Amino acid sequence: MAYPSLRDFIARLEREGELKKIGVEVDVDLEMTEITDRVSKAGGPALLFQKPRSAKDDVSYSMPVLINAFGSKKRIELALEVASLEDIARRIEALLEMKPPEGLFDKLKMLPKLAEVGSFFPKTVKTGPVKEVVERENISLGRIPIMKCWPQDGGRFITFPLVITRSPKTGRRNVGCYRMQVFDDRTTGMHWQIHKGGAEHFRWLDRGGKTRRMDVAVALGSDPATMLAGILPLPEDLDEFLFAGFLRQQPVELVKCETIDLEIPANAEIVLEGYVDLDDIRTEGPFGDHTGYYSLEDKFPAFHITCVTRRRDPIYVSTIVGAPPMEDYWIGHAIERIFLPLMRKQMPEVTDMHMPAEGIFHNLMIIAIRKSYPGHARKVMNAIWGLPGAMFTKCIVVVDHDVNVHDVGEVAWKALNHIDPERDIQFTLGPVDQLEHASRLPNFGSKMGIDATRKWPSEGFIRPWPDEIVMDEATRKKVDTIWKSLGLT
Ligand SMILES: Cc1cc2nc3c(=O)[nH]c(=O)nc-3n(C[C@H](O)[C@H](O)[C@H](O)COP(=O)(O)O)c2cc1C
Ligand SMILES: [Mn+2]
Repeated sequence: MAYPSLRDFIARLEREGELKKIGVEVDVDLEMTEITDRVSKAGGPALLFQKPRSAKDDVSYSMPVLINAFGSKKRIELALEVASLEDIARRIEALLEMKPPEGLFDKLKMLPKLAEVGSFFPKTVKTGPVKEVVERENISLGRIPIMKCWPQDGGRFITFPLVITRSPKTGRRNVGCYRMQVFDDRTTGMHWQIHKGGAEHFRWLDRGGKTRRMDVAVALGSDPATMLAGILPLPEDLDEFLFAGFLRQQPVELVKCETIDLEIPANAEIVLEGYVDLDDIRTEGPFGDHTGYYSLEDKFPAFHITCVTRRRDPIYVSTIVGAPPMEDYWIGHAIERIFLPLMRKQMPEVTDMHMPAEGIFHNLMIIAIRKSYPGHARKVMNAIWGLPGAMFTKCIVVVDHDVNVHDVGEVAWKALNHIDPERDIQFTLGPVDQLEHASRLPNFGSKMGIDATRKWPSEGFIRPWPDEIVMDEATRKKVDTIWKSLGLT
């Protein structure tokens, strides 16, 4: 049974000893970050700040702040209600294996799976807890305990929103998590980066030429699978709410907005309804970002709020990003595990992959392959540079399948042994992440692939390749038997 709402997830975290409630007053400006950062770095629990405060504005907020809710392997597994992320990978694999049925028997066999998929589609319902309070007048973001995360941040930022838009071109929905800088009581920034779904919808508004405005709904806090679905780098035409239904094995229930033509999760804590306008582009940032550095000021659309709907006693969900590891590392780890089967569908030669925390997702991907033909490692690099999300990878290290990609020490040792740098490094040019600060231009730069596989004669390597040193089994067994008598441990 999927979590009906965020609070059921919070209750579960508490039962599992994964939540700490903080009853003392904590300031939303910087203080909350310093506390959460220390807890993140120590592998600590989710935090529920019950008395958020702002000394600057002299406000004590009535809403608590939930943070670090997804900040460990265990909490991600609890969020997705699985014993291991591999369970989801296996369910995806089973889905992908569905072939068109050939005979009647095959068709019958497929029915349960098809029914399963069909039952994940989002369901529109009449109303839900998110409509307990509807505010059309006196809207104020000042009542929400929105954090200023880091000293040089341009202001306060909503860091964990689910931003819902509909394509002016196709009518398809997109859901993405894009931070929102508070400009005033009813206006924020909308930081959808150039490559993301929301930005693409905004571009079609311009190309369409019919209207200058696009409706946007923002859900703050919902059941955990739905929140995570907004972050997954799904193909453009795959509805995030459908994928959320697949993850929680129960459809997401949606309700219609009050002032705009969009649907939002019925179980959300708070929803901001509003619009963006082609003629209102503002300076956004700086913001202490995923990379551990500030992303600098840039131009993004302003989001105008026309209505707020919410629960009577909403909980505000926030997150902080910064030097790794943070909560976002664990979300990235979930993405890595969930998407491996999809990657393997296109590239069966991939046996495993890993994105270490220090690589901030985009900077380093280690990928193991079962090599079958000359140049195979480079084929894999090029394929990865063509995938959604993974296209940004600044450095790809390809190793043979017998290397444990999760052991960065082993990868460094073997890869550094196996490369002739001039021969084995492949540079390419292409789109880079908008947060990338070292590239020659914003959004455009170079990437590097390292072919750290064993080199073959068919690749022009004609010297003998040495074996890895391994002690023989008989000697190991012998030493096992005398080990205790040696008095060494
Ligand atoms: C905590 C957090 C904050 C994020 N902030 C942003 C952001 O401000 N802008 C952005 O474009 N992507 C941001 N992302 C990444 C997107 O949510 C992610 O790329 C997502 O897949 C985008 O969905 P889309 O492909 O439907 O646009 C953030 C991710 C996380 C985990
Ligand atoms: Mn999308």
